[in-house]
This record gives sequence, C-alpha cells and structure tokens, in this order.
Amino acid sequence: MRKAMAALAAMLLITSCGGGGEGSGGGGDRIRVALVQGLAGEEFYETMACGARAKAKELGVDLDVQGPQKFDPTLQTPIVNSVVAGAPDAMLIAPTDVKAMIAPLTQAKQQNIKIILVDTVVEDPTIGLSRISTDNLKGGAAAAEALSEQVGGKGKVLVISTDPGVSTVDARIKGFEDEIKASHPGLTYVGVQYSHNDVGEASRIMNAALAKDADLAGVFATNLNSATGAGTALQQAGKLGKVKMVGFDAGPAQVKQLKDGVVQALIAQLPADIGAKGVEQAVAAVKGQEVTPSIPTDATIVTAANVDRPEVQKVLYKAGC
Ligand code: T6T
Repeated sequence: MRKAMAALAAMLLITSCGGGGEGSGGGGDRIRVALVQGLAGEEFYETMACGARAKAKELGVDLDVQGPQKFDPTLQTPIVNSVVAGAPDAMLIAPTDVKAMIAPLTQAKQQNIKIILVDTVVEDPTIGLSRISTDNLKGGAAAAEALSEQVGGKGKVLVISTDPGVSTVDARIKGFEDEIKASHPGLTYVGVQYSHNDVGEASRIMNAALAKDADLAGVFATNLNSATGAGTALQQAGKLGKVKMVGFDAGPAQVKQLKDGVVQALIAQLPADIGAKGVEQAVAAVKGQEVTPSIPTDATIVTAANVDRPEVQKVLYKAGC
C-alpha cells in the first residue's frame, strides 16, 4: 500500500491544449456560467457542482448546473444545445464521449462561449481553454499497485469499466494494464469488461466472471457505478476478502463497502476542487485574463485504516452540498 500511496502522491496533472482566442464574453452584467455534468445526481458530479457553486458565490457569478440522466452523449448533446441557445459567457463540461461531443462543443465555441473541460476531455485539442482532471493514467497504475499488494502479487485479475470512448476510465485501464505488464509478472490479466456505467450490469459481469474463473484473485473497477455493482456481487457471492477489489471514486455506497470489507482500497478524486477551479478559469477567460491550460487535481487512497481520519473524510463524495 505504501508504494501505491507514493505513486498517488505523485499523482497530479492533466493534458492541456492551450486554447486562446475564443470569444469576447462578459458585457458588464454578472458573468453567466453553465456547468454540464456527465451524469446528474451522481455523487462525483454532485460534489463537483458543490465546489463550483461555492466558487461562483464567492466570485459573484451566476452558475447553472445541468446533467443527463445517463452518462450518454445522445442525452448530453441536447443539453449542450439548449445551454448554447441560452448564450452563457462560459461553459464547464464533462464530455461523455471523446468523439461524439466534438460537434456540439464546436457549435458552442463558434458562439464565442468559453469552454472549460472538467474531468473528461474530447479528442479535438482545440476544444477547451483549460482541461482540469485527475491524472487517470497514474491513478490506474496506482490501482494496479494496490491490487497486486492485496493479492500477494499473483493470480487472475479483471477490470470492470464503463464504456470505451470515455477519456478518464480509458486512461485508468491503460495505466493499470501498463503497470501490470511492467512490474507484476505474477498477475494474470483476464481483460476488461464494460458495464455501460450501470450498477446492475457491473454485478452481472462480476457474477459471470466468478462463475468462469473460480480462482479469480482480484478486480479493479474504474469508476463509482462499476465499483458499486461489482462489490454488491462479491458480497452476495460471499467472496468478501477472498476476491480483492480496488475501486476508483469514493461515493457513499463505496465507503460503506470499504467498511464492510467488500473493497480494500478506493481512489478518491477531488471533484469539488475540479469544479471550483473550473469556475475560476471560466471567469479568467471571460475577463480576457490569463487562463491556465493545465490544472492538476489531486487524489487520495482511502482504506479501512484511514477512512475515519478528518483529512480523508473531507475527500469523500457527497450526494448534495
Ligand atoms: O469516475 C468519475 C469520473 O471521473 C469519470 O469520468 C466518470 O465516472 C465518474 O463520474 C464516477 O462515476
């Protein structure tokens, strides 16, 4: 766990694209910013919205928060289009697909709306004046470290993720796979399966994997819903502590699973920080001030041993502000 902690301590970053030259914005009235979440009501994005709201209040900014009912570009695109129709000065968005969200965001850009990408990104590097996220590659590597320690460096390990084309979880998978290849020869990687961000589907995948590989040693679940579903299946199958699990995120259901011994480590991001920094960058862009293309946010490994510490309690996700 110490090595995983050290790996994560070095966990900062994000790619940047150096946008610039977008729009003139502002016009004397209160600055208007829209935050388009990846998924409404989900604790990671609700905690992000809390951070953004607090910063907006501090800076005297009007903030409107919206999100799709599923982590799905076909549901997020109409929201972006209606936001664009409302002509805010800036938009913070967590794009739900690296390709499918390029077209609606290009429209927004052409309307001189300042775009700040929070959490996820799109493949077009000219979209987004600033990109704010966790270093998901390093997060995936740290998850491999933590899981390898949990299973004693040997045995079959599985990854359960959401969907290909989501920049964050794709990077977590790559970080995990590269780390295993590079430093954990005793582990047998049985591949990645996709839950479409559905808790029930993650449970089904976990149950099928347990039936297929009775000697499965460990699982890495790349986000909140995948982890919650996989954990429920492990619990129902009576595999507590027999099959080890490391999960990304730290929602209430996951923290309960950690305390129940279903999962051995959680990688908690700082969504509130991402939200607050997103509003700061949006305001800077609207005012024509310098925008920081790359803003690192931190992450913390949460275990049953440290979960009750005040500094760890602070990073656990909330369902509301
Ligand atoms: O893991 C977070 C977020 O970083 C990712 O982009 C999508 O899933 C979450 O929202 C958790 O469900």
